Amino acid sequence: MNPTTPTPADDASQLAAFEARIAAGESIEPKDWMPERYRKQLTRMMSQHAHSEIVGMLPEGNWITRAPSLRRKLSLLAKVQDEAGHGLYIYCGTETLGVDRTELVDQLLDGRAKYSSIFNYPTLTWADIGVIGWLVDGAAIVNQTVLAKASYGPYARAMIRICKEENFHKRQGYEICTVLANGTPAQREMLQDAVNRFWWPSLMMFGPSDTNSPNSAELLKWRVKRKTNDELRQRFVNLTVPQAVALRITLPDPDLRLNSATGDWEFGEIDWSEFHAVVRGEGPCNRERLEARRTAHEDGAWVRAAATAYAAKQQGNGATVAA
Ligand code: BYC
Repeated sequence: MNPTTPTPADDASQLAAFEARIAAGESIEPKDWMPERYRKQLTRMMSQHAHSEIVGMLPEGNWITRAPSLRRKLSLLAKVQDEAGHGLYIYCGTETLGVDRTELVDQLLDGRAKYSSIFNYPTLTWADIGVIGWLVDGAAIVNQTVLAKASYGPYARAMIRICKEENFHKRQGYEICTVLANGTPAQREMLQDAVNRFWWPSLMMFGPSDTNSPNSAELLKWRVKRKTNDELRQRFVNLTVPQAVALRITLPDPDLRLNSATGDWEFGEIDWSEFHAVVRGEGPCNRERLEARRTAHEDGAWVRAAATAYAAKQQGNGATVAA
């Protein structure tokens, strides 16, 4: 037998050592041994996350030219640019697992890869930009603050930086909401309408309920996830209801009520058929989003070609100098 081929006994002992490291709270690094399932699960989750950041630029990017003031335009531009950066950190993190970014991008462009359902909804008014910052970035912070303690080092470290930036994003969104909430009746109405449209899709961002989440058990066991989808969704609702009260905005859920025994804001049933339809590609903007990404990719071909030629030239120069 080839001495480098792991035997079943080696695998079992390696797995036990790996799980002991995770139980001890150690961070797993790219060159460490890891089970193939761990690598696969992380590649799936991280690449979906990277795609979400990139596709997530589109609904807001749509409003850069229509922001109501120079200050709003600057902060929205900076936010959308940050999302591009987040996508790039996470693609880099995913590459540490041994997968090529080109392959990941191809999976997105040909429709094989998933990205967050939330970005398949349209941004119809300026209030949507405020509400996305408040609710969507707010949900992302709840989810990603926990991922900053994930067992895989490169992912956890990317999340620390991303969460710091997401906090600014949430504040710029909430500030837009406060201005609209204190504005004219038409502005308040526009804000309420945006909240009505984005509330339920924001709750769906946390994924299916725990009883219907095939990946959770494995991810929790290996401490990639530290909380379940439902636990994080509940935390988000508990944090957000008082913010809605402060805005004097109604959340579109007649079943929302405080359970004084648990301290949780209980909420109504999520429309899971809508969630699954959007994930299947049947949401209001799925086609438009993928089309925009494909066009951007084709339009950027010359940039990739130029960067590749430049890198080759630099290497050539290096070789000449070394010689
Ligand atoms: N949308 O077993 P489950 C951002 C899929 S970026 C679409 O619970 P898991 C932001 C799931 O992938 C937001 N698909 O999965 C950016 C799985 O499918 P596969 C993105 C969803 O992985 C710009 C299947 O359903 N954040 O915030 O245990 C501007 C079963 O689900 C969704 C991240 O990606 C969904 N909402 O848990 C502003 C965070 N939910 O792959 C903001 C990292 C589930 O088995 N990811 N699916 O075919 C995670 O935390 C977890 O992957 C999830 C899902 C909680 C999303």
